[in-house]
Amino acid sequence: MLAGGVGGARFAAGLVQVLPPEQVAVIVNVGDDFTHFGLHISPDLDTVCYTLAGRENPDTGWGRADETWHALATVAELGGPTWFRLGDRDLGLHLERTRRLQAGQRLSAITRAVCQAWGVRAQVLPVTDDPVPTRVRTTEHGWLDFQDYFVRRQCAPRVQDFEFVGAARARPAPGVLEALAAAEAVLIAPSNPWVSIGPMLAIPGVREALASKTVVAVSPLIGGRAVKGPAAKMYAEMGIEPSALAVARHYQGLVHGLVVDAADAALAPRITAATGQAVLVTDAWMPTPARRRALAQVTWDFAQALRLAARG
Ligand code: FO1
Repeated sequence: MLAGGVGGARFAAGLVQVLPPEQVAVIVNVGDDFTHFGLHISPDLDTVCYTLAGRENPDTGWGRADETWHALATVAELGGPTWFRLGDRDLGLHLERTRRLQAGQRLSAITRAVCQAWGVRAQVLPVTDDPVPTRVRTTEHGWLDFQDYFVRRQCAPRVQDFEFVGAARARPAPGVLEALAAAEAVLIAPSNPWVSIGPMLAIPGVREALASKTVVAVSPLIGGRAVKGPAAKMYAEMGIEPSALAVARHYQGLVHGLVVDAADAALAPRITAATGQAVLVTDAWMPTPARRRALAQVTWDFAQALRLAARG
């Protein structure tokens, strides 16, 4: 499956309840990665790892459960930047990852070691080991680094464009193309199509690897609104009415099926007419582990049915 942050992590947590975790590969966006206090932060990767390890903060979706904030309080006392909230437990991962990166290890190898230490049995793969920082062009401030736009400015500026710096020269991380080639089906989590899935598809070889696969996406928009994050606002600012139909058009030519919430059932015929995608209507909101599992189950079954139908 392809995953961004919170939506991707929660869907992955459902999928590992449906399939043997060892048979699940979670390919994760690294366009949100940045350097802060000299430390390498990989928000989406960490959200996926924390969630699969049962260590995530259930309120925010990102960061650690049972977090304390002593280090950040010291930064605040000294007048340093506190707009990006790094908790004490979270900092430990950033310290150790940065140490290993500086010693020459790859992000994918470090992620494997982290998952092994925490008993995560699914394969969690950064889509690339190369830096591919997302930038957002805004009406008010021109080009902004992603976390400056997302966290510091709380997604308030109007977006006009996105750039995935270095993506055209980036190589898929070891294991990514192998996992896609071996996959029975590829599921795209209910993540932001612009800034979570988009950066991954921009890396040469990833989109191509999906071409021969049965691909099913889950719409991150329910009733025209994002469950979390700025996806709906981004569609509107890019001049597109936010809806499950907009998501279907976004993924046209890439996915064979789209899973939408019951709130969007009326859009199903229009989605199929406009894009040729099969549509599955279900309860696509995942507030609890049981609902994550249920969504993953119906999405997987839908992909299997489409795969078997395509084989004839
Ligand atoms: N998101 C916020 O909205 N505010 C924060 O202070 C914040 C801190 C943070 C620390 C570590 C981490 O791994 C993620 C963090 N996030 C925070 C989430 C992060 O910005 C993600 O990039 C977005 O949620 C998009 O996936």
